[in-house]
Amino acid sequence: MTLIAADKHYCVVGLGLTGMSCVRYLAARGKSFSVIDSRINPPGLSEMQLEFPQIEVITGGFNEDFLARATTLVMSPGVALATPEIKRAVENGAQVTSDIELFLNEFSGKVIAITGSNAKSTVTRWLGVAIANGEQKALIGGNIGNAVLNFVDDDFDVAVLELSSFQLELLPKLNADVSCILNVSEDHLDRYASMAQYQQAKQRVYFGTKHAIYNRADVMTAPLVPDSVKVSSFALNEPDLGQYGVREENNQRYIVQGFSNIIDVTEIALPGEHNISNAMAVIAIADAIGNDRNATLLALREFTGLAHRCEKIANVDGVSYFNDSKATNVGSTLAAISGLGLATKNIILLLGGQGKNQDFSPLIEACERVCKMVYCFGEDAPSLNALIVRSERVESMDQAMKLAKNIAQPGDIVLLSPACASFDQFDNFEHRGNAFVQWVEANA
Ligand code: UMA
Ligand code: ADP
Repeated sequence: MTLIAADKHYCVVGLGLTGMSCVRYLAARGKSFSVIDSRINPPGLSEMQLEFPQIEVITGGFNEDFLARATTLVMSPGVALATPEIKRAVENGAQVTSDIELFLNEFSGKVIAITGSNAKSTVTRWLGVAIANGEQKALIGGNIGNAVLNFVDDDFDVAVLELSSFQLELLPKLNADVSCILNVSEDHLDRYASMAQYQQAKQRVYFGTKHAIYNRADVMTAPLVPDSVKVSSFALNEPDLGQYGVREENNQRYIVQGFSNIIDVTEIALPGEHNISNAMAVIAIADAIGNDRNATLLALREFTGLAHRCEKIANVDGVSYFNDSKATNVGSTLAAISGLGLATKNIILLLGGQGKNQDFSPLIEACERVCKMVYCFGEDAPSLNALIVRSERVESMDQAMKLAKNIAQPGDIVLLSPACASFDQFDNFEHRGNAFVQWVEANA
């Protein structure tokens, strides 16, 4: 644990959402600190200079003399510890901390930590609804877009933290009350040397936890924890006693815990098998903190999901349009096409962007099975086009949409589920998703 001591000088590394929350926190606590960002004009710069004109800030590179003045680096998740200048500063004795660690040092409520390659935001937000329906007050923060230090002075019973592998890397021991890895599939291989290294970062969510919850169908989520730690699991198959799973009775499928039925799966508002799995994670975590079961059930029935996640936005002349712009890796695109696709090959898929060194080959069979046509756009379009049989390479998403509209017949689905990051042609996944929605509104 890194304690805030009077003689320390902090350097906030990165001036995005996290960096700005750290600046405000350190300033409010009267600490000595400076700020560095390798970008020339980082997002928080003008805001910071206006609010804290006296704080020294250096941009456009990681100046090593500047870093050397710090006793503690407050790292942003977007900056890897392997960055040569950061690595050297740490070798020369600088301590490392993060917004999450500083928050946890002061937070006295229950801590729920959720990670995974996909479904983090859906499960975190869904759980938030379940808790809000009950009697506890929850902070929903972390990778979901709410930098937690902005809420450090507020009162909460529970903190539900969505944590990325980047944030987990910065936490020596999380010591959460409940920790969960939802799934692990290829992602961020532009930052990790191997899948093993990526999985190890995810496993850090279990360090020091009291209750580990994992996905039985995904061996990479299984916790390596001492026997004293309570372990629960969920998966779409029948469970052992006390565990969460799915059982069929009289042609109805139920989410169950051991032998007890919890809910008929058709009552869950969110469609798709992957969301049944997500619903079980919500139930298991909510149960672990003693949330009222009826409050959880209400959330399962009423939560209709987040924007840009397999979101049906229109049906025009019998053609449905789905925005799944948040599908930024192969695992999430597979979930979308197996959830929506029919054997009649009714999906026209829009795929592409920055592939982050992923192996795209799992898409070959799935696209062959359910896609009428695949249009590949953006930076990694050539490799996707070379792999997928019924595919065509185009420059932009707009072009892909025009072609998709031309071939779509009633009963077909035009699906943006790109399996890639958006940064080559868009600001972020929201920008890409909004562009898709606007095109449909104007042209479909
Ligand atoms: N960067 C630099 N130089 C710097 C600092 C950052 O080039 O000195 C770059 C990073 O490499 C990255 C970008 O700037 O490409 C943003 O990095 P950041 O650490 O400044 O990001 P923040 O604005 O602080 O937002 C971060 C999370 N971003 C990342 O981890 C990249 C946000 O998750 C999170 O919501 C926010 O903290 C609050 O906790 C976003 C994300 O994309 C949604 N996360 C990745 C994902 O979900 O796949 C991990
Ligand atoms: P994250 O925060 O981990 O990126 P989101 O909830 O934002 O997760 O969803 C990201 C993408 O993953 C969306 O395309 C969504 O439809 C898909 N997804 C949701 N649940 C699952 C799951 N259990 N397995 C695979 N993909 C999923």
